[in-house]
Amino acid sequence: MGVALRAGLGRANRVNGHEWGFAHGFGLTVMKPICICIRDKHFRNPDISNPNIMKFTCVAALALLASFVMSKALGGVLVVPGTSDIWLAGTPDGTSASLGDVAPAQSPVLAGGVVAGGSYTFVVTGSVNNFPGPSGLGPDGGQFYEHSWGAENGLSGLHAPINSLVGVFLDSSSPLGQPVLGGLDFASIGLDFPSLSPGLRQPFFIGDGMTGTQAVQTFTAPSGATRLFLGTMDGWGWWNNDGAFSVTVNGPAVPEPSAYAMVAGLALLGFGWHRRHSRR
Ligand SMILES: [Ca+2]
Ligand SMILES: [Ca+2]
Repeated sequence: MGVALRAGLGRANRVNGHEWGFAHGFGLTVMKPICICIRDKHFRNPDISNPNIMKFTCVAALALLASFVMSKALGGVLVVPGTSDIWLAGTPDGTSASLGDVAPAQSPVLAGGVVAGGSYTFVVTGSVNNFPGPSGLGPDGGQFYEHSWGAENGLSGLHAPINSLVGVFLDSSSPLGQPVLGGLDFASIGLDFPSLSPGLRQPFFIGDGMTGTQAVQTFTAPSGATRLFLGTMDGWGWWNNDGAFSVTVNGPAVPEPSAYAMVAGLALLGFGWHRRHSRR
């Protein structure tokens, strides 16, 4: 269904029979498919003075807005520097990790708010190196490596290809002092899993987000997860790493406060319009 939301000022109007505007509010453009689905003569010939039309339009706006904000790329295209140490995820400034790394200088990248139980996919390009200079490796990385400190700062250890893209799901609290799960070993799991369900505070391999046969892999956020962090794989000392990944994360996003405000505004507009016209 082709749907476009646009902000607009001006009075309620109609364009080509498919567009309704809210006075001094938000406009909703609904393409032909929804009009074909709704076998209502009013919808084929919209009449904004009809309360049923406006009620339906408001409900549709809310539903479409919900779908709009609940599935999108988190944070656009993210740059994940090679210096991003996942064992500093969610820790306060000044926290140290992995022999020489300190937050926030070597902190991983916060991809954005996530929904527990939501499935996420990744589009990844670029290359990093665990020391200065190019590695020539892609996002799937090279030989298997171990985080030398194992579990650290409340985050599990990890056995994964060096210079690969890795991630970790956290709740809204610092991982420091939290219970630690066993580390994931991707030499055993393999790199071509169709889907993965890592635990909270349990770093995991992402690589290029695809299997060796180019099938897209899905990653499910665990119960309690509210945040996703992205970093790179090294054994120790991310501070001297080179390069960067460009990452797009697709999946259900936690609506921004502005989205809630938009929904509330639409609901108030619809309610006010309905009361005004129901008194006629
Ligand atoms: Ca290094
Ligand atoms: Ca891969």
